Order: sequence, then C-alpha cells, then structure tokens
Amino acid sequence: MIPAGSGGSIRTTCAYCGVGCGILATPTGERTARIEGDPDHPANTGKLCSKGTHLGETIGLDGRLLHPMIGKRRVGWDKALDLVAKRFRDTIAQHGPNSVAFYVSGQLLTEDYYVANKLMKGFIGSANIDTNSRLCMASAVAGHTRAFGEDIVPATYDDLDAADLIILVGSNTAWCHPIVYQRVRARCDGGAKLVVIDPRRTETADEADLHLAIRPGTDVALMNGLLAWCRDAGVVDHDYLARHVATLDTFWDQLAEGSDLWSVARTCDVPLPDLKRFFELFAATPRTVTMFSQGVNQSLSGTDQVNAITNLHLATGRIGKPGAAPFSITGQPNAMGGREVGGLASSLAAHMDFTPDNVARVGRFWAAPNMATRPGLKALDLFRELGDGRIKAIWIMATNPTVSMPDAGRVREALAACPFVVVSDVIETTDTSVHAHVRLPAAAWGEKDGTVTNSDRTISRQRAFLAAPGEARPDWWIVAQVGRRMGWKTAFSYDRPAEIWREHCRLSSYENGGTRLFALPGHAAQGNADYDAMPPFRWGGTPFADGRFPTPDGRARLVSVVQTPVAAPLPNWPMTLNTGRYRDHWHTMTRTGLSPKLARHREDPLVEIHPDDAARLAIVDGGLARVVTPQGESLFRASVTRTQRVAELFVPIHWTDRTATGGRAGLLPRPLGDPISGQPGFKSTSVRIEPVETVWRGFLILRDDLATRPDCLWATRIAAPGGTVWEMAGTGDPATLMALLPKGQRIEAIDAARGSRRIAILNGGRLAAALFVTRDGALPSRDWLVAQLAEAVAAPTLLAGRAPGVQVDRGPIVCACFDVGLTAILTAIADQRLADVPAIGAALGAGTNCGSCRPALARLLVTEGSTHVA
Ligand SMILES: Nc1nc2c(c(=O)[nH]1)N[C@H]1C(S)=C(S)[C@@H](COP(=O)(O)OP(=O)(O)OC[C@H]3O[C@@H](n4cnc5c(=O)[nH]c(N)nc54)[C@H](O)[C@@H]3O)O[C@H]1N2
Ligand SMILES: Nc1nc2c(c(=O)[nH]1)N[C@H]1C(S)=C(S)[C@@H](COP(=O)(O)OP(=O)(O)OC[C@H]3O[C@@H](n4cnc5c(=O)[nH]c(N)nc54)[C@H](O)[C@@H]3O)O[C@H]1N2
Ligand code: SF4
Ligand SMILES: [Mo]
Repeated sequence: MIPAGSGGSIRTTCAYCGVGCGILATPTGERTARIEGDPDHPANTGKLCSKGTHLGETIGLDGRLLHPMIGKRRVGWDKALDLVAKRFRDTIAQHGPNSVAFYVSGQLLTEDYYVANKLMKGFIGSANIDTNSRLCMASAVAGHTRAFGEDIVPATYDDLDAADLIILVGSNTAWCHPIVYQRVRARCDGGAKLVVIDPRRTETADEADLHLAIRPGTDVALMNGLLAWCRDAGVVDHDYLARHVATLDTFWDQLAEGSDLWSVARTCDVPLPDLKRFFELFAATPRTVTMFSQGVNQSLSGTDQVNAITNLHLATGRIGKPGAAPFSITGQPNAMGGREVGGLASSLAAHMDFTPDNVARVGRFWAAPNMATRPGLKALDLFRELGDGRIKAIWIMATNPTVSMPDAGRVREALAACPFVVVSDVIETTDTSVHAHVRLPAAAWGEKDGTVTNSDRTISRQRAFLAAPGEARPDWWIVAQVGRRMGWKTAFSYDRPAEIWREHCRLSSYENGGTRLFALPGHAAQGNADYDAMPPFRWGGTPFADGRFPTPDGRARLVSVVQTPVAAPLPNWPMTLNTGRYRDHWHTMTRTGLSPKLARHREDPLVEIHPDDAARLAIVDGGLARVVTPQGESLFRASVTRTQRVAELFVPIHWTDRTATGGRAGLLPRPLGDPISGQPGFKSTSVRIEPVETVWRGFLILRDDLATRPDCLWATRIAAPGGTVWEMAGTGDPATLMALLPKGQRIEAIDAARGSRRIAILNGGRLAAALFVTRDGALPSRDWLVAQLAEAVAAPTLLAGRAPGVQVDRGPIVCACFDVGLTAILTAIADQRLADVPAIGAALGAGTNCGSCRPALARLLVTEGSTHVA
C-alpha cells in the first residue's frame, strides 16, 4: 500500500477512537477535505462511524491557537521555548527534578510521546510524566501485567470474527467503538451470541441476546461466580492450568466464597434465571471473547475486575486461540502507542519497568545523564501535589484536565496556584489553557505525521494532508526544542518523525533477548521513504499461542480477587452517579463541538434518571436538575428513562465552560483511584439530585458566536450551519440578554401576557442574530431560523420563527449522515408500517451510510409511539 490513494487522496487514520480506522483524505481546498473510509485498512475495511464520517467539518481554523503566547501576548517560538526551558531548568535547579511534571495524552502520536518520555525520564531525571491514559486504561495495564507478566492485549479484531460468544463488559460499544460494534453485530447476525454487562440499558445492550444490568461495581462477584460455576461444570481446563499457569493453593477455596449462584444474583442484583443462562452459555461456548472498557477499568477495584476476567480465560484455556481471549478495548487513538513507549509514570520505556537492570539498560541506550530510578506520580497524586505546591512547573499536552480529571474543581485551583503552567494544544481557549502562562500551538490531526497503535496492536501511519496553519508545530518538535534548550542538543536533535520512530524501534529490541514481547526489530533500520509508505501492521502475532508468558517462569498467573462489599447508601447522598459518553461527541468537544451534524444527536448534557426516582423527587423530563456530590455540583437537563436502574444517575462527560453553564461532570467524582493502577473510579460517586425551577426559557441564534457564554442559569452552545445556537433558561430578568445582541437593525415583537419577546437583528438585510424568550408561551423550532442565517435577504416572517404553512419540529437528529430527525422516523414507522431497520433505510436513508444510528433505529421500532428517545 502507498500513502497516496487514487485521485490525490492521502491515507491516514481517524482522529478519534482506539478502533483506529483507516481514512482516505482528499484535500478539496485550503482547509477542506473529502473524508472516506480506507477500504484497505484492516481495522475498518472502508467503513467509518458518524464521528469519523464528519471529520471534514472539524478541520477549519475556528478557535485554533496559531501562535505561541506568553500570557495574552503573542511571541515568537524562540522566546516561548526559551522561557519554557529556562523556567523548567531553574525550578529543577532550585527544587530538584521531582518538582516538575508533564501531563500528556493518548492523543499524542507515538513519536511525540517517545520524545516527551525520554526528556522527563532520562534527562530531567524524574518519572513525573503521567498521561490521561491513567484515567482510561491503567487498570487494564496493571491487570495484564499481573496475569501475563507484561502489558499484552492478547486479542485482535479477527478474534471477533471467530468467536461464538461475545461478552461486552462495561462497554457501550455501539456508541464508543462503533466500527468494532458493527463487526460484533455481523458476527452475531451469523449466529454468535452477545451478552452485555452494564448497569444501564444502552443501545449496545438493546441488541444483546442477554443484558445483565448488574449493580455497579459488582463485576468481580459476577466473574468469580462464573468461574466457580465453570469449575463445577467441568469446564476448567486443568491440563492448561497445569502446564501454563501458576496458581496459588488458596485460589480455588477463596474463589468459592460467596460464589454460589444465589449469592451472586443477590450481590449483582440480577434475576437468577438470567445469571444462570449467562453461566450456561459461557460454559458451553469455548470460543468466547470478553471485551471490556471503562465500566471495568474506571473503578476503585478496576485492576481486580480486569483480573477476574483474565482468570476466567486462563482457567478455561480460552486464550491464545482464534476467537478466544480477553480483550481490553482502548479509548484514544494512540492509547496503545503510549503504553508501548512507556509513557505512564509507572513504567519506564518500551514495556520495561523500573528494575535497576532496566534503568541501566535504558540509560545506556539513551546515553542519559539523569535517569529516573523509580516510578513518578500518577495523575491523581500529581494534581494533588500540584495543589499542595510541591509541583512547581507543569507542562500539559493534548489533554484538558480541568474537565476530565475527577474533582476537577480542585484541579482548577491547583493550576491557578501553580507558578508555571505550559499548555500545548491546538485550540486557543480551553478550560485548562485559561490557566497557562505559556500556550504552545500544536499541529492538529490532518497536519501531523507519525504513528498510532489501535486496540488490536495494529500500528498505522497518521499522515498530514493539510499544511500546519500559522506557526503551529508538531508536538515532537516542540518537546525536542525544549530538550535542546535545556542543554541536551544531541539527544534531541531529531528533524523528522521517522528518526524518532527508528530510535523507538531500536529501543524496543535493545538487549531484549525475547524477554519482552513488545519488539519492533524489523523497523529499526527503516528508511524515510519506507516509513512514509509504511502500511498498517500488527505486532505480536497471536500472543500466548504457545502457552508461554513473559514471566520469569513462563507461566501466567491466576490472581485471587475478592468482591469488595457494596457500600450502603449514605444519608445525604442516597444515589450513585455514573458518567460516560455520547455517540456523536468526543470528550471535551474541542473537535466534535465544531460539527453542526454531530451537535444534533444530543444537544444538551442530560442527567438520566429512572421514572420512580424522578416521580419521588419531582423531577420532570426536560426540566433542569442539580446534581450534587461532596466534591461539587452542576446543572443538567433531566431525561426520565427506564434505561437507568433505580437510585442511579448517568451524566455525559463532554460539556465544558466553553459550551455550557452546566453539564460539568468532572466536578462531581471523588479524587480516588484503584490502589494498584491509580485509575480513578469515575463510574460510581455518591450523589443526590434536586429539581431546579426556571422562570423563562429561550434561545439565541448567532452568525458570529459570543466571546463568552451567556450569563444566565442555563445556557448550552450548539454548533449550527453558518452559526451558533445557545439554548437558555433562567430565573432573573431575561432583558439582561439584550446586551448579547450584535449591532444592527432591530425588529421586535412582544407578547406581555405570555412573557414572550422575539428580537431579530439584521445586518445588510441579512439575519445576524435572533433572540426568542418566553415565560409561558411556545418557542418555534430552531431549524428554520438557523437556515435564515444563510439567506441573502431576511425573510419577512422572521419573528414568527417559521415560514408560512405547517411545519413539524424534526426532533433530535438520529441519523447524523442524512440529517434525519426523530419526528420523521416515528412518522414513517407509523404511516408506512415499517418493520425493520432496512425498511427505515429504504424509506428515509437513515442508517444506510455509517450505520452508527442503526441501534437507535432498532430501539425506535420497539418503542414506536413513545414520546422520547432514551
Ligand atoms: N462517541 C465517543 N466514543 C468514544 C469516546 C468519546 O468521547 N465519544 N471516547 C473514547 C475513549 S477515550 C474511551 S476510554 C472509550 C470508552 O468507551 P466505553 O467504556 O464504552 O464508554 P463509557 O460510556 O465511559 O462507559 C461504558 C459503560 O460502562 C458502564 N458501567 C458503569 N459502571 C459499571 C460497572 O460497575 N460495571 C459494568 N460492567 N459496567 C459499568 C456504563 O454504564 C457505560 O455504559 O470510548 C472511546 N470512544
Ligand atoms: N467523569 C469522567 N471523567 C472522565 C472519563 C469518564 O468516563 N468520566 N473518562 C476519562 C477518559 S477514559 C479519558 S481518555 C479522558 C479524556 O479527557 P481529555 O484528554 O481531557 O479530553 P480531550 O477533549 O480529548 O482533550 C484533548 C485536548 O488536546 C487537544 N488536542 C487535540 N489534538 C492535539 C494534538 O495533536 N496536540 C496537542 N498538543 N493537543 C491536541 C484538544 O484540543 C483538547 O484540548 O477523560 C477522562 N475523564
Ligand atoms: S470507530 Fe469511528 S471514531 Fe473510532 S476510529 Fe473508526 S471512524 Fe473513528
Ligand atoms: Mo479514554
């Protein structure tokens, strides 16, 4: 395969998730491109989900950071880099190497990551470099290392095609890894069974043969119970255990405790017949893949939960064979590459830890003057020490911790108090970068060049197809420049990613001798042209196929894990808060927030709550609610739905101070982590919720967005074609909102009885802004008014908010590719008696492109006529 596809297209990989889909990008203008799936990429064979499909909408220059900034002042690169190098050098000289830190990201390329890791661990002499992957898969890393001796993901996507049973544990795959989900679906349509284990009935769970809506945090009890059942049913592979696994004498006795069917059903709070069905299905199906993600990892017992899963697979010999493996599916596009370079504070480099041998080996290889000799601070400890004043300089790259860390309010305070904060980002203003003393403009997706590793160990090239705008530079370049300016010219003299890649590959096989499975010897001498043309390849083959594991005795480990008692609800905090993702948004929305198509699937941050709880607490569907924990509070719009368990709430993680006055999920979780992995327990925080009354509601449509969000109780920003919509609600006098309107010709209508006010601002005869507020009246659908932003002349019926004649509100957008709203789908299902998803596709097009909405369509066919999508 060559980098260029046909017709001037460039082969690259998606900016988003760990599925790692291949993309063909064809520039169509200076900042525009056609985006298609790469049919030759093994991860997706040409398919893309809704987020990948709409990447083209996110490559404009809106909001980009284009120049280095010191405070609010634009400076040249030399000045900015010199200052960063000087402040880090001075801080180290005065307070030692452990007084500085890097906080990096699984959204860096492997080459970026390698250079940052080398600078901190080999030259600065501290291991205080941690990454947002700590929040994402540290428990999987720790679990793999305990079970296998090395952080190896033993599965590949091909295993899904060979499996007869696929178990998804704590994974909303249909939304978060949609292309892998389509592969799962295809296999299940071909006869394999699907079991989903998730406290929520997600769209993923909807389509499963069996959904176990377990009590949160009881995965160990479930998996231990299953293993005990397997032992009784004679499914444990004693021969495999005897030859390939080291098992403590006490293991089986410990496992038996509380693992009978009845106890497990009680602990997990699932119907006994469902549990039995699951156990029987597992026992009867040797080719089983157990795929897991954040419902397992983001827990105070995340590592144990991972090992409960690896125990099952080891004990039944379901590993190292086609269609049989535990499968930790990764979140970010290069979460795996970060693990390979050793970018976590708890690892050193290239799958080596901090044993004296490894420290000496890596020190030799790097010719490093100041090797770190012990692990550094993990994210939670790092930000705690920042708050305590022990970390005095921090450099944050490609992550937004004031939003994504637990107890994010404290992270903010810590950054505000830190003497020197550097932020490398592609966006000018983020919730984190407002605290930066120095902001460095990084090259973004489409401009940067290097490699990424996806969930199944496939390494692919990410290639540039756009010129970096302004003075933006690749992350590896920025870090290497600082390294040089700190005094290490030779060690950081790279002038292209290929050089870094070769060094990374050399280190992976340096004095390896088969002790570390991660090794890329074949690429260590690769030429620049070959690097540029490098096709995707998977390292590691089929790990453990020979039953040998990278431990001193060559055996894997069964790890005794015990279910921690489920805590009783606290008096003031009677409910449990779960947090996670929406289908069409990515993390803190710095990219997906730019796409009008993606914005329409979920326009508001919703708190999902069971109808019984809602009724008890007087919370109404569509009303506002305040979600409160001991750490903080934030407003959300309520969505009353039976997909939630009683006494449990779910909120999304995507909204920030840039995009809303509420929806700040990060303020709510405790800053506590798994004791082994340090991964925060984001999925279960003690919480309470209360209704919030408002006096008026309204919306503001703008051609040019506001510099800051509207100052009212509730405001959320939605990208719209040609402008922005702010949805608002409040208690005070909405007249204060007038100040937000741009200058221009003003037309206005007032209905005092309903407390309604409609204002339009025209500029040169075109609509520039529309502000509609009401106390008791109705508000028109926003679609028609938004469409007016693009019209050359404002329509005479502007203040009616609609064209003459009958129009229907489209409702939330279900199919982002063809812009098909809920209303049209429900109408078509009823009027045309549509019976299945293909029939909806034939009638409306919905679901026929990327396929991300097919699970939602299937759900609508079942719940047709209901008033809301859950
Ligand atoms: N659309 C979209 N896709 C993404 C991302 C995104 O932001 N948006 N982010 C990417 C990243 S970085 C990641 S890490 C992945 C995350 O992908 P996922 O892990 O699939 O996503 P989450 O929504 O965080 O959580 C998964 C599920 O865990 C369930 N859960 C909560 N508690 C428990 C429990 O105790 N036990 C079990 N068994 N389940 C539980 C939740 O109800 C939730 O449905 O997604 C990646 N893909
Ligand atoms: N409550 C709760 N919190 C969570 C989670 C949860 O489930 N619940 N999930 C956690 C997980 S799994 C994850 S992965 C994190 C994600 O959380 P974050 O990493 O904080 O989220 P992003 O929005 O992806 O932040 C990436 C930042 O990097 C910038 N960026 C993008 N590309 C580049 C680049 O090439 N170079 C540079 N320098 N910058 C770039 C973007 O503009 C953005 O500001 O959130 C975690 N936080
Ligand atoms: S599944 Fe979607 S978001 Fe993930 S890599 Fe593929 S196209 Fe991108
Ligand atoms: Mo993640």
